[in-house]
Order: sequence, then structure tokens, then C-alpha cells
Amino acid sequence: MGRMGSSSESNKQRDVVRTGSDISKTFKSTACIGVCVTFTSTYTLVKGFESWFWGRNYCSEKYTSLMTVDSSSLNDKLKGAWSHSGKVWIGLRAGLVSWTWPDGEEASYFNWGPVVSDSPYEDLCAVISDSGAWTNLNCSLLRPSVCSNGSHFTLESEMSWTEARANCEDKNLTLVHIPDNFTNDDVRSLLPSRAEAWIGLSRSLIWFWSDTGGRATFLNWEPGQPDNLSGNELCAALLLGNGTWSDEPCEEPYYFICQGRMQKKPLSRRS
Ligand SMILES: [Ca+2]
Repeated sequence: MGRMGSSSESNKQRDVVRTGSDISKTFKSTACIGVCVTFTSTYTLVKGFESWFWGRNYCSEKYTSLMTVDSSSLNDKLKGAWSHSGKVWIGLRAGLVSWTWPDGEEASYFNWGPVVSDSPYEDLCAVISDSGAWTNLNCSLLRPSVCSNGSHFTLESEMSWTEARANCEDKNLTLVHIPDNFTNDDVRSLLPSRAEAWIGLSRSLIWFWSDTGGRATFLNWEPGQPDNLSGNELCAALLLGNGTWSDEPCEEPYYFICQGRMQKKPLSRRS
């Protein structure tokens, strides 16, 4: 099994998607050494001017959380992402001894600009400006917020479908769930030329996803599939090239794709 590496990295930014009054941007980064890992993260600007607390609750309900910015590469991608919005809330808040993210994680990466308050009497939260620099403001001030959600995919070497599912689960991941064309394109882009890969779809009386156990509603079969050709084609393989799917014998070894999701974590109690 190959390891994730970072010898090559490509990033591209998807078109802006508008959801109601919120504005989303998706950033995709892929790292490959033999095996590729793709991280797809969507950040949503909530344009309304509200307190950090409001933003935390709104992002937690509607997305995953107020955004965590834990690396310079991620911070760099945000430069210019929200032009005309000024400074926007990210998830960072001052605790008694350290700065923490909404999941309670202590921050280790910072990108403070030159103007930072060190008032011990204020409840301070962080905003990011269009230049990527951070500053801190009273958490009750009214600013737009940036929410995040996302998932990542890993391409793994050949195994049977059952082994593939177990292998993903051993890593706290799931065999990939493809709910729409958007995700299908992301997953297909991971495959080496002419390769095919197992996805998390299998069949009992219906086709269902192994992560949720739910019936598949988006299906992307190749014409003529599924055909259960030899009576034992109970699983689905993702085909390269056109991105369509075919049922295949479960014991055949194929590449497979695991998926991890950013978890919604309980909010910390301090507010
Ligand atoms: Ca078939």
C-alpha cells in the first residue's frame, strides 16, 4: 500500500456556488506518490454581519463548523477569496491560556497581522482579512463568517470489495459514497489511466451504500449495466474514462477509494 506524499501538489478552485445568500468556494488539492490523496474542502461565506457566536452556531447547524485554518497552504488559498467582504470570522477564539478552534483543538498555526489586541479583559475571536492576515476582535462585534465542511478521498491498491471495505474501516474511513455527479468527477479524477476502482455500492435486493446503509438514489451505470453477468456480480466498480459504473464479481481485486469526512464535533461549552 502506498503512502500519501506531497512531492507534487496541484490546486484548483471551483467556480463560486451560491446557496441562498451564502457564497461557497471549493478548493481541491491532490498529493501523489504512487497513491493519490485528494482533499476537497468547501468554505462558505455567510454574508450577514453577526457576532462570532452567531457564526459558530450557524456554521455548526448548516455546515460543519466555523472555519479552521491550520496551515499556511490553506491560509494562502483564502487570500482574495472573499474580496469586498472585509474581515470575516474564522473559528479561532481566545481561551484562558491558548487559542482554540471550534472543536476544542488548541491552535498551533497562526497568521497574525501587525495589529492585534492583547487585552485580557475582552473576549477575543479571530478574523481573516482579504490579504490572509488575521487580527482579533471582540467576539460580539458583527462580521461575516466563513464556515467549512469537506471530505477527502484516498486511492488504495487492489483488493476484493469486502477486503476494501474492511481496509477503509480499519482507517476510520468508509468505502466512497458517491451521491452526485460532482463527487463522481472528484473520485474519477483520482484513478490512474485505465484503472477501475471499487466504490461503496453493493447489492442485496436494492443497491445501497455501505456507509449509510441507505438506498442509492444517484446511479451512474454504464449502458447495459448492471447485468449481473455471471450471477455473482453483487458489487460495483467505478470505471475510468467515462466515469460510469458496472457491477463486478466482489472477489475481483481492484483499486478502491476510501473517504473520510470532517466530523461535526460537539461545541465547547464556554460561551
Ligand atoms: Ca457487469
